[in-house]
Amino acid sequence: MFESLTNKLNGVFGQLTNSGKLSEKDIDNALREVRLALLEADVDFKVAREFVKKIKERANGEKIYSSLTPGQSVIRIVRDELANILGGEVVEIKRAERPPSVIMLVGLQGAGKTTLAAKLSLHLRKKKHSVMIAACDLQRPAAIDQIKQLGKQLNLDVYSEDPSNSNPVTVAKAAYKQAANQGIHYLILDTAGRLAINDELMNELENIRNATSPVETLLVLDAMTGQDAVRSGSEFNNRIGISGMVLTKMDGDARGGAALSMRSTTGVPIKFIGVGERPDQFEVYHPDRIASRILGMGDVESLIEKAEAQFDTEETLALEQKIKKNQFDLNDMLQQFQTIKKMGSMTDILGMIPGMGALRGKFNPNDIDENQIARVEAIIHSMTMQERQDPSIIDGSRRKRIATGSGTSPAQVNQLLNQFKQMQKMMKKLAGPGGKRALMGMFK
Ligand SMILES: Nc1nc2c(ncn2[C@@H]2O[C@H](COP(=O)(O)OP(=O)(O)O)[C@@H](O)[C@H]2O)c(=O)[nH]1
Ligand SMILES: [Mg+2]
Repeated sequence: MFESLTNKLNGVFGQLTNSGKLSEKDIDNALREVRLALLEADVDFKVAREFVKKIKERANGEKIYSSLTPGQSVIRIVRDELANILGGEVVEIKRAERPPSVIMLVGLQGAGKTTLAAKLSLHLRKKKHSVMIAACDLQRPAAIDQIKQLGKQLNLDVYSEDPSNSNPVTVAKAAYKQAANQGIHYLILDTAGRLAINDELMNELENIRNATSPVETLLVLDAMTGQDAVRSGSEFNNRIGISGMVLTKMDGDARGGAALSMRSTTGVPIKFIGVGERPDQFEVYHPDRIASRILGMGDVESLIEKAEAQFDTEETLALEQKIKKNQFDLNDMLQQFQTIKKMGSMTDILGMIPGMGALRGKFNPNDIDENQIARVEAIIHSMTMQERQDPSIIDGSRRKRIATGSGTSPAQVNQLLNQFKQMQKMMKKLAGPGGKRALMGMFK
């Protein structure tokens, strides 16, 4: 996400912070480069121009030229202003007075609506809401199967009808009725897209909207389509009225500039972003955090939440019990490593750690990560159950046997055992009040 923009900005800021005192001209030059980097990342030119102008005004107003660390001050101003154009505050999903609250998903074909329906369901379910999805896409024969399958996989409640004798409005109404009868909190309408905006699509969406009065109409946009997404955003908004946007495929090689322009050009808040095909690859949109990430300053908050989301399972409860009883063993360590793997690509995780953003381009952390995890797995698998539960019995000869069995060296086995001891300590802290901080320690 935003990798090339981040790299460029880091280059500009590197020069700023290296030079100590700064003249107005230095800053002008830097800002020109910032503007070019934004344009290259597909940010709307008016937005980029306005952005640079604001920074310049603030730099003048705050008299940063005479401050001790002018470079730092400029970066701080850039960060604030970036968060501003990205949208300022986090905007939550609204609720209707009476359940179900209807969330209608609209957007072009392939934007990611159906995927989002599943992602959003999981998100709401995590917040202890009941959710139903209505399969209102009767355009493509495979659409109903797609959502039904997702539903089965994730144990989601999906309402659908036989497309040969139904229509989207009928489905939406019937689903609404059923959800209301069952007291379900949220009803997500997965509607059909088209290859391009046309009257047929808009009429269909208007009819569904009129039949169900959604509290939220979320426009799903493929971030990879850049300025096209910006244009279709305005059209959808004029015709149906949208309450929020979701940018999908932010994980891709997207120049991502669309995200930076969307908010200012449509005036509609971005509520979520999609960062992968999997149903858990989804984030609440936090403008300030995205701003930090773009600037390569890391996003510790998102990292912690991501970790918590993964640890927030029954496994964690079982683990907590074990930790309390001092029973955390190598089997658990193996499981933890696998959990970290599940958190997503190490590249993404690195990008969220302050100061690590710049490292991303320099090596491929995925390789390192996978080798390391594979080694841990091999070593632990070569141990007997007794050794896994009580590693203190592993003496020289056992160590040799384990190393041979796993194709590693006794030194590597030792390294793992030391890591285990550290992790054991960390896990103890994790269960206590300083849990979050301890968790962060695992990534250092
Ligand atoms: N990489 C990536 N792919 C996504 C994301 N969201 C959706 N997709 C993929 O985009 C394609 C179209 O998604 P779908 O939900 O069927 O789009 P719809 O036509 O709007 O319902 C599918 O292959 C999805 O797996 C995302 O956030 N990242
Ligand atoms: Mg779909």
